[in-house]
Amino acid sequence: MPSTHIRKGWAIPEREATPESVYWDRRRVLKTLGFLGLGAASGVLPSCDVIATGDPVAIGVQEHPPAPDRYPAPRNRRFTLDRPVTPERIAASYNNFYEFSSGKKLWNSSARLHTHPWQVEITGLVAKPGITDVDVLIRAMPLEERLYRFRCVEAWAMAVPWTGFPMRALIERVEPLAAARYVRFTTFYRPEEATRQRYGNYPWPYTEGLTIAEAVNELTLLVTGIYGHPVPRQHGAPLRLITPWKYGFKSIKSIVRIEFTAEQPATFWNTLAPHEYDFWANVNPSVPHPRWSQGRERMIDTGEYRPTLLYNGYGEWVAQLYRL
Ligand SMILES: Nc1nc2c(c(=O)[nH]1)N[C@H]1C(S)=C(S)[C@@H](COP(=O)(O)O)O[C@H]1N2
Ligand SMILES: [Mo]
Repeated sequence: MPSTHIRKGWAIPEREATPESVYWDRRRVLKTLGFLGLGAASGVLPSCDVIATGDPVAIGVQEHPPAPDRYPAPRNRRFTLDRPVTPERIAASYNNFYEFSSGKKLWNSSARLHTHPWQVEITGLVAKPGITDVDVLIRAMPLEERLYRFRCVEAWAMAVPWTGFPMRALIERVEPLAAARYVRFTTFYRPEEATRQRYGNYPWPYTEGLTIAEAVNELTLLVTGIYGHPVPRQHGAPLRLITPWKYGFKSIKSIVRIEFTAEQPATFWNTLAPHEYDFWANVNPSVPHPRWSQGRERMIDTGEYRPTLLYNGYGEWVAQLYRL
């Protein structure tokens, strides 16, 4: 049903107040949120939760997606594909999201995730930190659509239209300090919703990291949508990262915190298996995974095998970052 209840960016519900967030002086947060140039969050919230229909696309739809009226966003035609776009139904029912499952069919279990309300914290070595509602954040950013190749380290691949904003646009607003050299991203920690977070052996919550140079690269996208609408939960609602020249595990889903650091941050997969997953994770067909070749990849829709491209074909944008 339509809701008239508009949350302010600084309004952190009591139950979500962590020891960290209680340090936030309300006036300071209000002031620092000036980085987004905000007024109140605006926009008509869409109708009730989607009922499970058995349709993997529909079932993953967010409860109250942020900024729904901003879709479809204009396509940035600089990014073209050498392969067909993967059908939405297939991309939406073949996912990795270890918080919910170690298998691929998790669109059903990921529907337990509550994505509204959702705050994102900007913290660490940054001139303008803050906590903001994701709706406010998205409305302050320039949304666009891009067709990108996507390559998982497990050697499956797809090509999808993401909607989002360049990470660079956010970084320019929040002004990292000179000492900041890395960005650390953190996913939610909610064992009541994400069953696999109840069990040990994994370094929950999922974290990832980039250098600042990688984060401001033109390719680096903070994703809010896919196939012309808000991103469903199995794809990482309401906000996830996409770095198309890196293996898919760098593309952290359902982000709650973005922190600027001086040191290279520990990451989920690198902590679990450092000999298999390095911090950089750049797609490279000539560096095999210890347990399989990275020379080719399998398209998840057709089953076709294609040769894997260095930097997943994005060397024009990123090769200069890694020259010695
Ligand atoms: N929080 C979180 N983010 C994550 C993962 C995860 O398990 N948890 N899996 C990663 C991996 S291994 C891949 S390949 C991509 C898959 O994205 P997709 O399901 O939208 O295709 O998400 C990445 N982001
Ligand atoms: Mo992956």
